[in-house]
Amino acid sequence: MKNLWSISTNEFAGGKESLMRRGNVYQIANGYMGYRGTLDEFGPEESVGSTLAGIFDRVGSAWREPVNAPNAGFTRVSLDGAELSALGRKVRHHEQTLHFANAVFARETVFASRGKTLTLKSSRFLSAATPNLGVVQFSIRCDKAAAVTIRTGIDCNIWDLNGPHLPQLTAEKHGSVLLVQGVTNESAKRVVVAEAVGLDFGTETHETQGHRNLRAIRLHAEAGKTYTFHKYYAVFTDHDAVGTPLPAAAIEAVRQARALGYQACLGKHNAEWARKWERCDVRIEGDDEAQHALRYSILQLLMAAPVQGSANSIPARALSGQVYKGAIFWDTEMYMLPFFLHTYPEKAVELMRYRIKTLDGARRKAATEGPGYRGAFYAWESQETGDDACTYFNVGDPFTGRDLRTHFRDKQVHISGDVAIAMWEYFKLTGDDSLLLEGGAEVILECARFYYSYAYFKRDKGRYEILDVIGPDEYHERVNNNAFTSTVAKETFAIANATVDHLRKNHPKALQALLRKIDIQGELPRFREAENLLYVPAPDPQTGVIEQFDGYFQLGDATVEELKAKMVHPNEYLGAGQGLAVATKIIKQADVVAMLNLLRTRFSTEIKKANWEYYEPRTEHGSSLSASAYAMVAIEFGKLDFAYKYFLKTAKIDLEAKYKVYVGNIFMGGSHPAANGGTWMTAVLGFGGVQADENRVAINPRLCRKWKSLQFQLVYQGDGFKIKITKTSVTINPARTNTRKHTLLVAGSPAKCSPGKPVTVKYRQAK
Ligand code: IFM
Repeated sequence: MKNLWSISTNEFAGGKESLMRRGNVYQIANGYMGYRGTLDEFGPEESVGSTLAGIFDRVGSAWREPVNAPNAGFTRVSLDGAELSALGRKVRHHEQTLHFANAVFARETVFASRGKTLTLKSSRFLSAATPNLGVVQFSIRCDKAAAVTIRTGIDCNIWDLNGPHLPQLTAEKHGSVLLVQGVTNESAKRVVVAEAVGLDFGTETHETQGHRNLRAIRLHAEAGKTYTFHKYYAVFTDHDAVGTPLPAAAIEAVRQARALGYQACLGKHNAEWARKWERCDVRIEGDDEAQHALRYSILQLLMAAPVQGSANSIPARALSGQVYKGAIFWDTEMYMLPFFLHTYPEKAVELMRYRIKTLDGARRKAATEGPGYRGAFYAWESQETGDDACTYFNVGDPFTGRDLRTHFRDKQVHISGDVAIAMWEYFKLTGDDSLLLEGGAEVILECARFYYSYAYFKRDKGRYEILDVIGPDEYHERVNNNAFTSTVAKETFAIANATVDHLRKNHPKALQALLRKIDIQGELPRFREAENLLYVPAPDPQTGVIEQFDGYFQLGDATVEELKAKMVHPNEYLGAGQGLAVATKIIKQADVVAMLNLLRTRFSTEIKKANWEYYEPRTEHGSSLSASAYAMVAIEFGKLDFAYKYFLKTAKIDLEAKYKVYVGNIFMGGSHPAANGGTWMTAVLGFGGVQADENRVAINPRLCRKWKSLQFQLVYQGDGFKIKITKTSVTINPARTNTRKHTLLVAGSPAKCSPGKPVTVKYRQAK
């Protein structure tokens, strides 16, 4: 049986594609930084990346991207003078494993050279207890006596897509600690890396050649004896609020870790991970394949989740490198947030605080992006300030090498509504309004203000319309009355009004202060009017299908296969003005269906079915976000086998590496946290049928055929529940520490749940 708590491979082949894929799949991260799944001896050619969360830089006119730190995970071994690498010809055996339980990456490689073998083992983790800290255990064993040199330390040869971001690194040694310091190119942010080892063999010399700050440890290895040492490294940047100078903080951190020792550091790390899994694991009985892929997805979300208090968010490629500019998209609010909201609200807070932190950037974008826009127009590709990293020519044309004009930045206005909806969801599901008071209400009102400035009032129709936009289907640009966009705009007005009502009732002084601060009192009646009068395309009375945007039904008919058959270049982009999809009904990803999933309770099953059946054959699923939205809606009308197929497709996207690596000629390979979020969403909210709002949690299970049971945890309004769903019953185990009784609705029947008292409800699964 498959090990359901790890992934392993014996593959050690080089080649850009394999290295890139393994680097993504086997990455580790702790919210503060990531470390790609590369090997100790690798360098920039093998895409080693120690990507830092929330710190960005720009070189010249190239794309701004996150900064990769100097590589303190570096260790290279030579046996009788011959350097060893898993990519070299001396490899006899190699195995690498990512352990899900504690996000530890381990490898074992056996090398043979001139009649001797050397077994190298290492394991690394980025501490979940001390975010600045990375720890490596490294050992070698030779079958015959041999001269071994281990070079370990900090490699200043950094892999960058658009660097160098730390152009002048300085390398020093402070006592036994190696130190590398640099300053980013654009805004002179300091990045400091310190490294120390715990080692009791060999003789050590300091080496700085090859742009590396290393110690060379020379030893005469005895036959059969294992030599083990530990590496502790710390990364600090100007974003760390430490009272001491950064070098001192970094040196102190590694000294402390070394004094604590490897086992103790690992113990603290493991304890944190045990706590994470205790609340976030989902168990599927009867389907190991789904269990494994789902757990891998949850691991990815937990590793990428921002550090407490950082007000960082999760980029569309997590911390797997600099791809996609390390930018935060709507992916986070719409696809990842549900997992955190339902299981780990402390992390959801950070994701939302990030949007509060970047509100000024959104205001700047509104003020500069279009005629008379006001309020908050969030960045399509957001970095640390909230200014938009998305360019006007964001896709490269593989035919001409020129950049194509895309309107993602200036017309994909649904982003502001996605943020406002997420902010309100946080309030509804946690019952905690402190985030609203901390700036969340301001975000919501500024988003409503933006939509009011964007909307047109059509006098002859007596309604507002949202015109000239791009919906989630990015192949059709500058369209009018896009169902998804208009819906989120209308929701934003409703949420703004509800926010004002809530604050008026519960925090009247805070409301007055906010209204004064952003001078918005006079605009509030407009939001009420817009909530009522904003036009949103409705289902066709005959077919039930909602037109994606004005004129969509008039576009040409084609199948995805026909379109693909016409492609002249494998990476050609199907949208942007002249792309093959533009004149057709082929869409990139779920758009109307994404809207039906977002507002799950607003539409009947018949409408969902009609739209799903209409749009699915017309969807390319060219984005990793698409399949889970279709799976979610398919579950609602009982198309469970199909939903399962799309669930697995989403869950295994990184494991199987079945995704597009280029948009036009722009490389965008990396991991897919939105798909990881979509996987959890489909398992728990979809097959598990969980639907929570401000009033209650409802559970309408629709387990797929293979699943005998599904078990997961929920946090709702501060209280916890363990849920077990079988084909015939739902057992709810409310935590003993719950503060009150809750009534959950199981397949329509009320289940009264007192703290610590399990309740089982029998049900019949809906057809
Ligand atoms: O946000 C998505 C977008 O919807 C489609 N292209 C990729 C982006 C990042 O995942």
